[in-house]
Amino acid sequence: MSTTSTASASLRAAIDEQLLKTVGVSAQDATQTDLMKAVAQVARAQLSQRWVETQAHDRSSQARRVYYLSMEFLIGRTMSNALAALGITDAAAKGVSEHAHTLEEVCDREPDAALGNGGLGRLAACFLDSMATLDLPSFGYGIRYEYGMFAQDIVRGTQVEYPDPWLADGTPWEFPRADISFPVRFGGWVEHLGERAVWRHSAEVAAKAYDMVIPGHATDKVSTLRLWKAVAPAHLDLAAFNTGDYGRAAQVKNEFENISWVLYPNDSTPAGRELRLRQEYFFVAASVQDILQRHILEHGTLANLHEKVAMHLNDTHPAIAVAELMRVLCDEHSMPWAQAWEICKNTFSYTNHTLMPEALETWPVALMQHVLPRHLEIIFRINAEFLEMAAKFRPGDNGFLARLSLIDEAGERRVRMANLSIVGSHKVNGVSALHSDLLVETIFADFAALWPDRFTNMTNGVTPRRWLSQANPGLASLLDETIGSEWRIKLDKLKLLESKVDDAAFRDAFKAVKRSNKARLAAHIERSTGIKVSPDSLFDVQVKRIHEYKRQLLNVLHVITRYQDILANPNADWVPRVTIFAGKAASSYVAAKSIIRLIHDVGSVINNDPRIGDKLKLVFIPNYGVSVAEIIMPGADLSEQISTAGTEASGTGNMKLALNGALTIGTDDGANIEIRQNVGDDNIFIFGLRTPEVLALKRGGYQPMRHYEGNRSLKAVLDAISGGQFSPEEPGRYRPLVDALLWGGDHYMLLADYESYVATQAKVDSLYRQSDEWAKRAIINVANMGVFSSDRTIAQYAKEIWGIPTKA
Ligand code: B1H
Repeated sequence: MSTTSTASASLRAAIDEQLLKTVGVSAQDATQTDLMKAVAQVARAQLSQRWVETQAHDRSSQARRVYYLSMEFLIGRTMSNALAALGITDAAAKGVSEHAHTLEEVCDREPDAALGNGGLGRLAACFLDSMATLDLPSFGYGIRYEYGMFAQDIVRGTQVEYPDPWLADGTPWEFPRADISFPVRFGGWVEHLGERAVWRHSAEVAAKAYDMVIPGHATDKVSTLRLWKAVAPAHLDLAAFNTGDYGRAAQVKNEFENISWVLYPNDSTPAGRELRLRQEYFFVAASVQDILQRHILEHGTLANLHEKVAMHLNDTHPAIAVAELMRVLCDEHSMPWAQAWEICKNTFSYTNHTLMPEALETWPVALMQHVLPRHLEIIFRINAEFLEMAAKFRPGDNGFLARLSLIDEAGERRVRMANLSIVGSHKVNGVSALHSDLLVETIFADFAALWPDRFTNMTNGVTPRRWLSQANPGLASLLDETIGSEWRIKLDKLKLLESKVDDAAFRDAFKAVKRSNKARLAAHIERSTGIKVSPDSLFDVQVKRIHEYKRQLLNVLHVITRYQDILANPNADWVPRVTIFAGKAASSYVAAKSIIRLIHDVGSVINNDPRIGDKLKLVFIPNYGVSVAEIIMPGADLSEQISTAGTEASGTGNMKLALNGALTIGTDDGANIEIRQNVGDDNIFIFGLRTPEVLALKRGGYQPMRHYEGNRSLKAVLDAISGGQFSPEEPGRYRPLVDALLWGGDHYMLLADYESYVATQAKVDSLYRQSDEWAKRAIINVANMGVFSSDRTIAQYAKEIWGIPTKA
């Protein structure tokens, strides 16, 4: 027997053994889900071996580690990634084929770990993959939500949310650490005994550790995502149970354990609820205790903490860590304040992910006083010393000080978490070149005046393992044949494809891959919506959270324009197109939900109009998430990245789509700009106002009505929507959406960009008609995406912010 067939024979035996021992079924009776669990156990065993070795290595080398603190990790499924990292994908496929199943079917049985909202959470998951792959000594820290991002169903065109009990049947990928538990305290008051502050808390909950394995690729390194679960203290249980009042006992238990129950589903706008503040402090307090305990074990002192520990704040959600570290160092370890503050600043770094003012987190002082009284005192002291320093920089400028202050004094006093993060960190970064520039020019301009060197840029990236190798096996094997397989860990190798652009045989192979990915996507569309679409159409894709600034509505305006134009010129040479949307709306976001409904209403009219046929289809794929994205990205021809210039911090879907050979139609916003710079102006469709023009128009008094009056097709589209053409049973249904454009100021300037958007869509059609030209440009896009690997991003963070050497 060859070595590979011995490997697959032994893997098959291991799967059968796990079916029997862990799952408890005979090999003959095993369902797909049983097989999924058994294969996962086999992979888990191999990963834990590597894992303990990684831990031992990092411990003995006394490595400096990075701790990535994030409220969200949008992991998706683990199985395919784990098998690929272990190099046992083929063996596992053979193993399950004995049971008459495909590996794909088996992997599909795993629920997504959807512990995040969107881009920010998925970025954290890509970063974990890259940190492990680069052998970076690292931990992710977050919350083990019992319920992740809600599941979306569409009922008569409207979004309905269902809970996501992803842990209901357990997950094979976590390791409960029964022995790792830390107390987290809340409430009460503070006593000052001379120099010493003592926090007399009024409540305490236990944080229990659950570890998820994060395998690296082309390395034996496995890193850790440690998630905390809230558990009511045992004595509390006992007391209530002893009195026999079980109802009360359950209620008290819930009051503690609800902390880790559910992810807040608000992408980009903070929830501002007390439970959210408790969540933030809960996971930060547990993580800081764990980190300090490990540090003391390895180094015996906290005086060198900043030399061995880098803690990264993924947005302001974990920003309370700044006050918590100060509290622990000063109150619990009696470190002098000044020394603790130096350590603190050198330990923390902070990433900002959005410029939108309404998205900046602030907490009412009164609420913080109630939940975290000692932390509030610490924040006041940090603020007093900071403002004293700042006052010397610009004496007498009270406006400057008021803007810098950690406390917003206008109206109800509030703690500004971004300001706390900046003051408590040695580095602050944005997530694309434009976003980082705008940070220092706008919302953080005063801080940048004070500390210009603190601000920097780290353009986002995505992991090529999941977003190319795993999601697009067809393209991956074409790449392997053409340029070798190293691109998986050195994505710059894609550049070698440029020499293949004029190779007709390669182009045909490339087109064939796209075509089969579109057939797979079409099958998913039919399964999930009942709508049949032709893979010969142009697949035009906008997938992301539904948000006004992302302008899905502008896309709909174009679809309706096209519909009306087709009706007016039925015999013109139309490029058949399928416009595809997917994405969730925050449950309380009325306008976003109305946009979802409009997409469905417009879709029913167009898709059922016999005059249209395959010339135009409009579909909305329900329940967008990581696993659905893995089907959509490879099947897209056109990537819609059409946010108002200056509003999308970076975007990462734009990178995933281009990496899979879609051409971008987009504004000069976020990372689109860097995609343009890398692929070249001729290989991307950029339209619309640029950021300075947006700002100038806002200042000069923008008049959306002028565009309505001045553009006949725009007028016809808006009239059709507001006149009830797509909602005849309720003609006024979309009046509020249209009124917000015409009378409400059109905050995101859809009407200003409409004409250039529609004209650019016509250019898209012309290019698509020349299928060879289109393929050339798609190949050039893929070839130039190397820089958007999250390996590049993480290597840059490690070098410039965390001060940790990597092998990259
Ligand atoms: C991004 C968020 C976000 N920016 C608050 N901000 C949240 C803010 O639950 N909350 O309170 C949740 C998420 N998410 C996104 O981050 C940006 O909009 C994208 O442009 C960017 O690509 C992504 C990753 O940097």
